[in-house]
Amino acid sequence: MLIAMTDHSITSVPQERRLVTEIPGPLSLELQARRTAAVSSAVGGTLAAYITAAGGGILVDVDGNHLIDLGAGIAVVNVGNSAPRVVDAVSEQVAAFTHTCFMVTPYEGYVAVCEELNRLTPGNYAKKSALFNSGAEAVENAIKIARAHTGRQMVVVFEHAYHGRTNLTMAMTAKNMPYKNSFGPFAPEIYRLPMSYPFHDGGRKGPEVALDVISRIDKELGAQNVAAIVIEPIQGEGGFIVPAPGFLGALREFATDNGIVFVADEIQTGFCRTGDWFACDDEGIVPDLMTTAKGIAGGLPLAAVTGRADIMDSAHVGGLGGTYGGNPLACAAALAAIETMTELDLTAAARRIESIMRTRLEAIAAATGVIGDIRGRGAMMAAEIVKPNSSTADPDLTSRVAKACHAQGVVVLTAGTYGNVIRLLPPLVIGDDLLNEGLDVLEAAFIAELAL
Ligand code: PLZ
Repeated sequence: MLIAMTDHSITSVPQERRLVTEIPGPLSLELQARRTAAVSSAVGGTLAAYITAAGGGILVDVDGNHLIDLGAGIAVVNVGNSAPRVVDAVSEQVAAFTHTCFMVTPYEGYVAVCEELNRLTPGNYAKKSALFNSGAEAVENAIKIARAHTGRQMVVVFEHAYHGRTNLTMAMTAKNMPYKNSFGPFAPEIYRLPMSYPFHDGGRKGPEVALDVISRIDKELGAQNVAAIVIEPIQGEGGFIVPAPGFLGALREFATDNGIVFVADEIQTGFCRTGDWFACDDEGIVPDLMTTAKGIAGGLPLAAVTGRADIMDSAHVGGLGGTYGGNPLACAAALAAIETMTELDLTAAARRIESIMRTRLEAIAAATGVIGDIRGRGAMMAAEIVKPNSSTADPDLTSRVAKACHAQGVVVLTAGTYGNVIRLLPPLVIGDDLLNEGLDVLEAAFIAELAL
């Protein structure tokens, strides 16, 4: 039976938290033992509750526990798990054909996804897209395209950035542990410059920090050698760092003036997550290229590079591709996910979620004195956790609070260079009551861990 959850979505999974065992329960622990024996220990893990079903804001585990999902598989299931339209579209596609390789014999779904991306992304110029499997692969391809277009090699990235785990994107990612340690040598010609981080740079104005970056590019690199500036408009893994207003715009302008390709990495921020289709929309930033993935296809693996047609066409014919990029199942899912986002007005949902999360986080901050900064946009909000009334990171308390939430059946994620950020990324179809219940658990976890 289908249960109408809110006006926004339909799922057969009851939308309530229900704990019937400890978490993880006995059946999850059995699976965890098999995992320990069979899966490389290098693959990380957050919460060993093994999932059998999910929908709306709920994950159901093998022991029958119903967990509240405030992570959305790291900002992927924006439309919810097994969103009805996605299920229908993928089922139809899997019965029709599963794979041809778009480079061998093409199909409409790939073209239609590119049309949608060209339509939805910012910029009134002629656009084209190319499809890939993962965010990291999209970022790699954006660099290939920018280098082919400019004939230059240098790539500018930022402190706290995350762009992936492949060789090139490891070099672009800022944080050593766990992403890079012992995995070098890294790709050359990647240059890391300061990020506007209002909580830690004394609230310096965006254009002022951008001037530092620009001066470093001029003095240390030479703008004429730079192929691309790559930036997350709100940093994801870095801890939802929102640059001060004007930072992105000043860099965008500098890139234009110097023939540098400005690449917005919207892999975590895209597809209604921040209350707009893309985070760039908030300040009216128009990138030359945008990388997308995660939320694009309701949980199926798909990623894209979209941007100015002349730039997208600058690599030689055959220069871009891959066996599975734009797989027919992922394309069917993406078209259905985009329809769902439009039909359910998920940008508005993200804004409503922001107002709930912001109010609740502010109350926790006032009650505890250990939340130094509340930031983010839309359904992408974070709390930076500090020693009482200071700006000194408290990663230990952060991980204890996250674990306490997990034990109570609420999936929250941590982030940040200093490991002291709790980030909230619910599916955009979560109901208000469920979201509030998740935040009740978060609040109680703070109070218990601080023994207030
Ligand atoms: N760019 C902005 O957020 C992926 C990483 C999870 P892939 N972030 C989640 C982990 O620990 O591996 C991400 C991102 C931004 C690029 C990527 C990379 O996307 O699909 O994981 O390759």
